[in-house]
Amino acid sequence: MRFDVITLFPELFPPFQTVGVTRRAFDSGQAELALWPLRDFADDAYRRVDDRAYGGGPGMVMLVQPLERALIAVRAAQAAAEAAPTPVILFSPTGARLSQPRVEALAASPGAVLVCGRYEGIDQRFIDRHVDEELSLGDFVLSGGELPALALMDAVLRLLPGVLNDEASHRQDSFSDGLLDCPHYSRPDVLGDAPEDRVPPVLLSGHHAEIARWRRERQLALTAHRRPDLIEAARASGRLSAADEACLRSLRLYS
Ligand code: 9WO
Repeated sequence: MRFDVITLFPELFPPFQTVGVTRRAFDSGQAELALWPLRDFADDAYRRVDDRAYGGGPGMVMLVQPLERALIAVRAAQAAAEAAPTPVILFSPTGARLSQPRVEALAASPGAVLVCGRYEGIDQRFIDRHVDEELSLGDFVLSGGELPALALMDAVLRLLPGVLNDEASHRQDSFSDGLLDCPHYSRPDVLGDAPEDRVPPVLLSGHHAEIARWRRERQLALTAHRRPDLIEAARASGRLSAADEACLRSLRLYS
C-alpha cells in the first residue's frame, strides 16, 4: 500500500507514522507514505503556488502548473519503484461521501495519490485533467485537505492484515456490517449509585451466547434509533436475519 501526498504542509504527516496502529503499518513495511511538498514544485523565485481568481472575488486559487509538476514527480517515483500508477484522489465537500465499503476497496488496492487543497480551492483544470475521484468526509468546510487525507489513510491502514492485532475487532466495528457498534464497558463494574452506573449484568454473566444476543440487540436498537437509514440498507441487502427482524419488531413494541 503506497500513498503519495501532495501538500503545502508536509509537516502535518510524520506524527501519524509514529503512533498507534498506523505506526505498525509503516514499521512493518506494509504501508509507505511519500510526501510531495507543493512549494518545491513552484517555478519562480517566490515559490508561488497560488494566485488571484479570474473573475475576481476574495481568496486565492492553487495554480495548475506546480500541481502538475508534483504529479509528474509522483509518477516518476512510482515508475522508478516499479509501483503501479495509483488513482488521484482530491478531498472536497463537493465529492462523494467516503464510506466503509470505499475504504475497504482502497485497502485492497495498491494505494492512491492524495491531493490536499488549500486557499479557496484548486484551479478546475487540474481537477479535470488529473483527478480520478473527489471524496468528502461530510457537509462542512475545512481550511485544507490534509486532515481528510490523514483520516482516509487511518481508515485504510487499520484494515491491512496484521495491523490491528485482533482480527475480530474490525468485524465488530461500527459500519463493518453496516450497523452501529454496541456500547462497551470495562472495570469497575459499579461506578456509582445510579442504575446507569452499573455494567449491564449480562456482560458479567459469562454466558457467551446471551452476551452475543445482547450485543446484537443493542446494535439493532441504537441503529434503529439513530440511523434508521442504515437499518433499511441492511434489510435491502439481506444482512438482517429472521432473529434480527424479530428483535426490531419487539423494540418497536417497547418504544
Ligand atoms: C471547498 C468548498 C466549499 C463549499 C463547496 C465546495 C468546496 N470545495 C472546496 C475545496 O475543494 N476546497 C479546497 C480543499 C481548498 C480549501 C480547503 N479544502 C477543503 C476540503 N475544505 N474542506 C474540505 C473537505 C474535504 C472533505 N470533507 C470535508 C471537507
